[in-house]
Amino acid sequence: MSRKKIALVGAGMIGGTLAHLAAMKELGDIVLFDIAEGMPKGKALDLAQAGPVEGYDANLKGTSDYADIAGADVVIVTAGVPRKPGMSRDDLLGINLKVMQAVGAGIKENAPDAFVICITNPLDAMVWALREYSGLPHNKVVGMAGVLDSARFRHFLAEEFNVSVEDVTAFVLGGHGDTMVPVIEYSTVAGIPVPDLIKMGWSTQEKIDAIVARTRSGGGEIVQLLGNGSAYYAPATSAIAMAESYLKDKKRLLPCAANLTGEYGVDNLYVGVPVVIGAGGVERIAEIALNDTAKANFDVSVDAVKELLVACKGIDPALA
Ligand code: A3D
Repeated sequence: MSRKKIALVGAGMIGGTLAHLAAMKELGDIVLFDIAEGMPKGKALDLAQAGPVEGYDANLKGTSDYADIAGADVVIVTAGVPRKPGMSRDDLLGINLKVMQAVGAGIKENAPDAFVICITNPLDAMVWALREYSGLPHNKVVGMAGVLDSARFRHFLAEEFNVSVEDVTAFVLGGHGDTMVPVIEYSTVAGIPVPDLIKMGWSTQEKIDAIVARTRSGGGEIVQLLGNGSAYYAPATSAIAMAESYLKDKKRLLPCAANLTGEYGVDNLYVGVPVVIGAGGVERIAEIALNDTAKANFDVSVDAVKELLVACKGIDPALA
């Protein structure tokens, strides 16, 4: 059995971390692609030289030639620009849409059978545009945001309840922006829903509300602290969990930006929902019942994504 091939389009902060994680987990051979010359080759060489110490076998190649991603099983896209302090994710739209056009063409020509995970912001619009430009089937193109947003929520909840993060599950649905929807009814500690934990006196509604608000602005908090660029460790880990579920046919149920065709009352739009990822890509979309508040918040979030698509179509009429 030959090794799997993982192509990372964008070899910046997240791309480099993705390569490190993929190598450490021996998910396959790794290609780091970037328009910046030299840098992807330097990162690939550096990571290859960590191999003897860590004991991982993975070929690492840095490149600026799309031909090198040929035959990739998984492509993870981080190409584009990240936020600077004071910027919203939506401010990146104009620049990153053009990047998606180039990346989509590169994937279409060289890796049309790949499972593609988009991370570039504004996520829900960029994954939609990347799907349009690449022409790949909808079930083979997903966006990473929900796993990260849920991980942030889980971290804050674990801190609040003073329990292991391992036992905290949580769902953050909707678009990856300020309107994202952390759903507390489906968030649990070892199966005990958060509302029950509030009744048990483990926390208060006010504290959980504050955690929900902090989760929503979790990315911005890190942008402010870093002063330059945005989060990369947790985003990379989250995308690797999705890639692993595909490569190993694990069929994990993960919140991802997936194309909806009527689910949640939404048609032909990428938005964060729980999906099963296995060898068939997005194999199933879980349509969970939302209470009135969560549904209203979800709808607001969907409207925000729709606005971004209108902006994309305004920039590139070919998308209309
Ligand atoms: P950064 O370290 O700047 O890396 C981006 C890389 O993309 C750079 O090395 C660029 O040279 C490269 N690039 C630019 N244009 C192209 C192109 N046309 N083809 C190939 N490569 C290109 O950024 P980063 O790694 O920190 O972040 C990457 C993206 O992820 C940004 O858009 C962030 O906003 C986004 N991001 C998303 C999340 C989500 O949860 C969705 C979280 C964190 C960051």
